[in-house]
Parts: sequence; C-alpha cells; structure tokens
Amino acid sequence: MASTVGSTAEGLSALDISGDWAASAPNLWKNLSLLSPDQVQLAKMLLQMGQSHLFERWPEPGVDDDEKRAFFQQVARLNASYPGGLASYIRTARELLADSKSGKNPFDGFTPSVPSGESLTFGDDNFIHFEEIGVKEMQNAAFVLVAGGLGERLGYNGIKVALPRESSTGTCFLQHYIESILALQEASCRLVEGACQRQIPFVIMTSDDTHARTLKLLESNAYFGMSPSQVTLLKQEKVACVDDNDARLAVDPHNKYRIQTKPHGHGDVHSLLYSSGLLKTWRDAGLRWVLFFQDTNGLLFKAIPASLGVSASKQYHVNSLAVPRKAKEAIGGIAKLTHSDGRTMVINVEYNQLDPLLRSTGHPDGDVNCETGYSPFPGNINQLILELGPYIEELQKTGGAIKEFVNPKYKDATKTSFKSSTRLECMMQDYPQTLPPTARVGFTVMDIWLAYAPVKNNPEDAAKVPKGNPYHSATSGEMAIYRANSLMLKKAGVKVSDPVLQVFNGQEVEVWPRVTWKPQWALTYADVKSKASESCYISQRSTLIINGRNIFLEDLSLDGAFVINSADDAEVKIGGSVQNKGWLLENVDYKDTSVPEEVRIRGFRINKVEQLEKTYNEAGKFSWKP
Ligand code: UGB
Repeated sequence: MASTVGSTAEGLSALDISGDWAASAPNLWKNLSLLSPDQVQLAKMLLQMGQSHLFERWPEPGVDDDEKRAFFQQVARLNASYPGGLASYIRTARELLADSKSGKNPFDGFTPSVPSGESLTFGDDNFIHFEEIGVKEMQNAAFVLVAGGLGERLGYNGIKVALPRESSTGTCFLQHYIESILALQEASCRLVEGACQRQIPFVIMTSDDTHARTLKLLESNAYFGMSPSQVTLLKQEKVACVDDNDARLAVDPHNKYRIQTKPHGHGDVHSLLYSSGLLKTWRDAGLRWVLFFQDTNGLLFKAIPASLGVSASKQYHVNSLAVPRKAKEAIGGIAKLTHSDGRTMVINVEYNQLDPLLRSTGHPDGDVNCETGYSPFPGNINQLILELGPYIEELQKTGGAIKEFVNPKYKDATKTSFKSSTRLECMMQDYPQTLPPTARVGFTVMDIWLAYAPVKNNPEDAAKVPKGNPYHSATSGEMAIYRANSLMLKKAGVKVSDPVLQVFNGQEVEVWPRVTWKPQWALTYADVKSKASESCYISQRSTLIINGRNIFLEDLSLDGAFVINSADDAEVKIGGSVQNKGWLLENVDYKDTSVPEEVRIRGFRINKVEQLEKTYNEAGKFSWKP
C-alpha cells in the first residue's frame, strides 16, 4: 500500500495550485490524506492540467479508499509510460485536437508523387539473386512482430496469432512465424563457413489485451521449437482517452476510479525496443537488420528473403515492403512528398489521408486506379526492414517517439463534441518522418499473391468489399496460401490444375489445390525448384501436405489427399500416382454458433474423407512409389 502524507496541511502546501483549488476539486482535497507524496505530485499535475472533473464523483474518505489509491497507481503508470509524462500527453492532445478541429492537413505544404523503388517479379533472375543474398544476410537479422492489436475489425475473440493460418494442417500464425525464422536461421547458417551458433532474436510486442494469451500460447507449445531465450515479449501500455477538445481525460464508463484507456498504436514498438536495451545488445552481437511484421499475413515469409536481399544490396536504411494497391483499399500508400520549401520524404500516407491529400493538390478524382487497374501508389503492407546502426542513431535522438495523430469521431460539423472518447495514436511506419534527407529510404514492391494476404475483416464486412478489391478475411487469407504455393510449384514447372471459383461466407474465391509445406522444405523459389520436378501433376481437388525438409517430389501424380512426414535426417523421394477420395471443403455459415469460431469465420470446414499418409521417422535414404 502507498504511504500517506503526514497531514492535510502538508498535502495542501505540496499542491501549490494557483487559484481556488479547493473549489475546483473539493472531493480530492477531502481525500488527500490517503495519498503518498508522489501521488500528491500527480494530483497537482492533474489539477494544473485542468483535470479536476476526474474527482467530481469521489465520496468522503472511508468510502472506496483502495479504489482511490488504485486510481493514482493507474495515473502513475500512465505518467511513467509516456515520454514527458501525462502532462505532455495532454498538451499534445490539445494541439492535435485543435489542428483536427480547424481541418489542418498533416501534410500541409507537401505534394505527393509516385516514388521509385525496387519492383520484383517472382522467379526471375533478379528475384532469385535477391533471395540468395537475403538468406545469407538472415543470420544478421532480428525479427519483431507487432501483436498488441485486438483486431476489432475481425471480431475474433481470441488473439489473432493463435488463429490457424490454414486449416489443412491447422498450424497457427505464431507457429508458422517461428518455424519460418528457425528455417531461415538454419539456411543462413549453412552458408557460413565453420560453425554458426547464431540464433535469430524474435521480439513480440504485446499489449494488455494480448500479453497473457500470447505467453500461454508459447509456453503450452514449448515455444514451437524455438529456444525460450530467443524470444522476448515487450508489452505496450495503453494511453488515456480524452472526452473533448480540451483533452479532459475520460473517466472509464465502468469504474469512476479509472481513466479510460485505449491502444496507442503499433508505433510504440520503436520506443519499447529502444528502452529495452535490446537494440544495443543486437548491435554488440554484430547484427545488422531489424525486420518488423504484423500479426496475420500468412504469406509474408515468402517475401522476406528477397526483400532483405534488396535492403542489403541497395544499403537501404529503411525498406518498406509494398504490393500493388487498389484505390481506396484500406492499406496505406507509399508516396514521395515534396514540400514547397524543398524538403522531400518517402513515406506511408494512411488510407484515410491519401484521398484528401490528392484532392487538395490538384488531383480532383483523389484516390483512383490508373491504367494498370491499380493505384499508382504502392500499398504499404507494413513490413519494414531497418538497418540497425542508423536506426539506433536515430532513436538516440528521438527516444523512439513517433509523430502522433488523433482521429476523433465528431458528433456534428461544429466539431465541438465527440461521439465517443478518443486518444492519441502512432504508427510504426511513420518512423522515417524524422529522418534526415540523407537517409536511404526505399521500398520493394512484390507480387500481391506472393506477399500479402492479411486476415483483418469479419465475414460480414468482407462480403461487402467492392468487387475486385481483396477481402482480407480468414477465407481469403487461407485461399491465398494455397494459391501462392500452387503458383510457386507451377512456376517451377509442376503441372497444377486451374482453380475453381467457390463462395464461402458470401465471398467468391479461387480454390486451388490445398498445397502446404513446412518452411524448412522451401523458403525460396530455388528451394521449390530443387525439390519439385517438372514431371509432377496435382489436380484441383487435391491436398498435398509436406512435413519435412528433404522430401523430393519426382514424378508424383496426385488426385486426392497425400500427407508426407519425414525426420530431418531422412531423404525421401516420392513418385508415382496417388489417387483417393481426398479432403473436401464443406460450407459453414459464419452465423452458425455450433461451429468453432475459427472455422466459421472462414466459411468452410475440411472433411477428411480419405488420404494417403507416409511417415519416415528414421535417418536414411528412402524412395517411394505406389
Ligand atoms: N498493433 C499493435 O501491436 N498495437 C496496437 O496498438 C495496434 C496494432 P491493424 P491497421 O496491413 O495493410 C496497418 O489494426 O493499423 C498491431 C497499417 O497502418 O491490423 O489498420 C496489430 O496487432 C496500414 O498502413 O492494421 O493498418 C497488427 O499486427 C496497412 O499497412 C498490426 O499492428 C495495414 O496495416 C496492424 O494493426 C495493412
């Protein structure tokens, strides 16, 4: 319990509030003897910052005293976790709310234009070259997953990283990410002469909404094979909500002794990494790259080797991964912004800002597609690769603070009151905003089918997405994995049947053969090419699951379901014709609550009618044909 101030008079002098403070917060004054000296200072700061309303409904001492102390413990946490403390938060909120009320454009004076960056085509020589470089560099990298968001748009009750990435194997996103990092670590180490001991560090940013469940998922699955010492969880704190343009802190509607809080955004990752000291540890260990990624993009590791190769070859301090973007799609656009005073920056312009910015700078149609059928501005998929040295240098100047914004929903055009409380937010991709013009900021555009299929939208909203725009749902996220694997095999020469169109949860999707593989089977196009021969064939209704490193598909002809498992030191050659009834996709309605949530949000379940399963648990060379 906190120690209390000796006397009321001591508390009064400590407060030193100008004006009639007792009239402004009489209920606080009555309760002053409950507070420690530090809490008295916090009380003083709150009153000085015009927050006396917080105490309006406080009863006499003796009633709810523990709750009152808990209130100040919360204030202390909010104060400590924000650079400059709560007073600074309130001041910034007032400034940004005033800008928002007056309609000030955050990009005032800047004109957007289409920037130039590296555009890659899967499987061509350039792509293969960058993948090779990327895999070599991987041992000098650390990965950071931002997973503090609850995913309100998806409406799923669990944490998003626990969702199956696809339901043929049921592997969840977090398991897939960890297995991909381990496979990259191993592939990179194989390219080093002599022993390579390096473990790729993996940081997960969590929040109060996700922390306990993320830790439990890791612990109950033995960290999916990663050494626990390789994984660090950094928890972001939420920030205070404000109720009006004066930035009066919002009282929690469920508890008058709490300030309402909401997430501050993924931009917190920079200050957390900086204050954790991890960046310096990594630099001292000789690391060179930090790769940031989001919670539910099941394709992203297919794009990582080549994009790291681009960073290394072009010596980019900042490399943003991007895909062609449909106009008005809810992903930010990467733009070059040129100020009338000559300043330029290459930066993400968030989807809700791009259209007004274009309209105010001579593009009356705003955010529209060009002749390619896509927006001329590449879509930011928020996977960033930062070079560690320049990153540390920059954070030493900023402490990791990222330019914030506020997005109040006003009740009416007078912009004087809000529909609900709001808060300051920040985004990790805004990091380049403070960089000097000499910084090497670039981006890498990849084929969308290869790099980007997030699971963000609930079935109802996904079904309303305009035709031609991506659904970003659990349905499309899973189908994208089968499509990408099928297209990679096709590019390698395998004959893969064309997809059929099917509708799940009101979304029409291409259904390709359900092909999945463990990351250690293939991380790059070169891996796929070396393990799948051109004489293979896979029919559309097939399922192929490859669980092992050294599995070689020779002249396999598959029409049905085939699961191949092998130990790391087994080498297995597979050929011949496999035919069975296979695994069927059966429609499920998202409103059918008798079905588990993770199944119903994708709109289908897999009925495993018949399959062939081959398992090679021992070391040695094996060859199989029916
Ligand atoms: N996240 C946190 O870790 N903490 C938070 O406080 C909030 C989120 P959303 P958003 O992928 O196409 C981003 O909600 O913010 C994590 C980019 O800004 O999924 O709407 C959260 O767990 C946008 O430019 O996305 O939009 C998740 O992993 C575009 O790139 C991640 O942050 C878009 O993503 C993203 O949170 C996209």
